[in-house]
Amino acid sequence: MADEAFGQFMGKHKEGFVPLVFHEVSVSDMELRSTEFLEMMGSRRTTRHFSSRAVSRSLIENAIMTGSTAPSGAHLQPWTFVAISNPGLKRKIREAAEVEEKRFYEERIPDEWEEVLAPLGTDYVKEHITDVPWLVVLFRHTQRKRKNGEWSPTYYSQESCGIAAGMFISAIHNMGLVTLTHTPSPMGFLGEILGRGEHEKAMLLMPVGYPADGAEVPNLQRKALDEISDFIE
Ligand code: IYR
Repeated sequence: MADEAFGQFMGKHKEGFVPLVFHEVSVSDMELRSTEFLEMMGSRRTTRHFSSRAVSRSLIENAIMTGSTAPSGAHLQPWTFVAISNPGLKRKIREAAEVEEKRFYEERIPDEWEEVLAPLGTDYVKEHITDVPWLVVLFRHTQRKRKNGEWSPTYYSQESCGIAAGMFISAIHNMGLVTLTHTPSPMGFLGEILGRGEHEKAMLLMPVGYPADGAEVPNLQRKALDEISDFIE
């Protein structure tokens, strides 16, 4: 037996590696679990109407840790989730967001964008920022500091942070709360207000909480499988 194969047989692994923890699921359980998960995720909706009811910090911590299980380029985990419950800071963020959004809706929005946004009923007033118990801002790291102190690039940070955001959103839905992926544009004010470094770019502003009594959502349909996939067998 070759040394390497013998090492693995004896439970040793290549330096820096450990065995994959994998619990096989029966095919029938896979069917059931996949269907249940699809149903659970299918009931997720983005709402803009939030209650001010308190949410414990531990729930937000769990959602952030779930987001941070996302795969990332070179495992750099190029993200910071800034969670804000401070009312003064939320007010400041809302004021700054509304300045940008007012300009967007009144001056900058192109016709073709307005056409697809209209059914969502959005406008520049962003009550959710001050209504919610928690505002979570996802910052994407464009650079990282090497051990020698030099700044160097991160890799696939857009993809990595997009996946982390998706997992965060799934965690929030799974725990029974709601969120919204708000993208005030441009978002530079978030880095300034929150004192983030030059290497961090605000990517998403996610209010998290309970829905308000009587919260509404647009009557949207999701695309069918044949509209979003192509199987080649
Ligand atoms: N940033 C604005 C506009 C907006 C843009 C898209 I694309 C949306 O899906 C929703 C809104 C806002 O947050 O209102």
